[in-house]
Amino acid sequence: VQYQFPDNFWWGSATSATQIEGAAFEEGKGMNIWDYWYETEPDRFFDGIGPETTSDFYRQYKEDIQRMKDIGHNSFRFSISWSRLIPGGRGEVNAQAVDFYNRVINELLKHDIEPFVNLYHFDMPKELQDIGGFENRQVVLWYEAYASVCFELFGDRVKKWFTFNEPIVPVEGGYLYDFHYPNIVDAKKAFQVAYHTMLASALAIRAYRRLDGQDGQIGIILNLTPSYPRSQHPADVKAAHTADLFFNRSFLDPAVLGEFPQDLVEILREHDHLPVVEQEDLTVIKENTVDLLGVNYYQPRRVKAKEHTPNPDSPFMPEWFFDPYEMPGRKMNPYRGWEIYEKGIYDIMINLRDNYGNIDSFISENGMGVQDEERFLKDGRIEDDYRIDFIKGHLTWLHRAIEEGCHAKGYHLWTFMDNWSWMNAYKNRYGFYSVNLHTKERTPKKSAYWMKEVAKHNGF
Ligand code: BGP
Repeated sequence: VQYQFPDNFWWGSATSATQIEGAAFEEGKGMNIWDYWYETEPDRFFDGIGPETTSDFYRQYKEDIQRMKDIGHNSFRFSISWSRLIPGGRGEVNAQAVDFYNRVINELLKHDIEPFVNLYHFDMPKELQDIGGFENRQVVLWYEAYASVCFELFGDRVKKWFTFNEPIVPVEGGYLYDFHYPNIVDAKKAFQVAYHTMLASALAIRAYRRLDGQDGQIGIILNLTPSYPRSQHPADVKAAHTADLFFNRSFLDPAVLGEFPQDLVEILREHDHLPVVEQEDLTVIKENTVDLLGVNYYQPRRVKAKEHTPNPDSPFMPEWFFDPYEMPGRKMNPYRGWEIYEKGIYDIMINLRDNYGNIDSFISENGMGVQDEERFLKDGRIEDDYRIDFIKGHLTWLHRAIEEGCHAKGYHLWTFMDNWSWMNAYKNRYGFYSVNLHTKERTPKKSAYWMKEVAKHNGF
């Protein structure tokens, strides 16, 4: 073994409710924004495939958990579907959902797989979106109530909680760039939603800590995209700094340090885009920072100074401050079109070590999406050597960060089995297991066998 990881390192994978459960309109589940959007605009989804059946985890969870065990997982992240547990988003709890999540948690524990439970993965209950979603302060309080229900129901066995996965994505998708419902393009609303999401996270953390007998860790999962300037020219460096403020530090700073970055506040103030803030909320955010940070890392962000000054009459956008930079010679994932830059994972960890109190963290998502992956099928198995190389490359840099003192505790691949993704449906495959869309049958890919060895030797 060349790269040995610390004892008790978390090896596993990550998923989310909407993307794997299926049974979207069954067993008492309420409607969320994905169910609704698909019903109204199916053409916006790749191949017209919606979230109603996805990967059938709702029915096959037992066998799937056995499959996790087969490949050496000691931890697994899934999310609770808010609209399954509390169909209207507030009020009555659905007993069938309680039963389902209890069975999943117990089955994991039976196999010594630690459940990592995320409370929100882009899936706002439709009724709450109808009254503004996180734009509406009342919805923040209903989220807090929902989180408390989860802690009370499952907290005796679940010791790793996450308030949100990639909270910036619904802001970008739903309020800035039109790739999630409710398809609003309005920066002022976007900042309000972002701020309220952060507040909701802090309120849930406070609720958790106030409950008797809750002795686990609670955190948040952020997609961090290290922001690299084209050159060391001050204008490029400034552009990268501003992109970092908008896309990383907007959530990272309040989540870990309890405060929004002052430079970002100044930019928003100057452009009259500050959200409505209640003073006491800032104290809640200050006092309820996370114990544990999940880092989702796929690709870096490369930027350069703006070439043309933006028209001051155009709607305010983060893109007023930088242009994207396509670095010549950068390595691309030829099957998904995202840059691959393994060292980014190390840069993130060093930044957490040096500027964020070396908080306990782990890689909560990293992975390689591949279109038309069946082309790599050989004798009934997908030979995904490219994925093994991808994981190795990232683990090598993660290992180095750990050697240099970073508190990285684990690595979860996105994802356990091929799953349904937001608007892309089953276009990009990421799993250790492939899923046949017609029969829902699962087959381990070569990377699954490889991962089993990594977990067994706690390294590679
Ligand atoms: C992350 C999300 C996941 C997943 C992944 C892959 O941002 O947390 O839910 O979808 O990205 O993205 P995609 O399926 O679009 O390739």
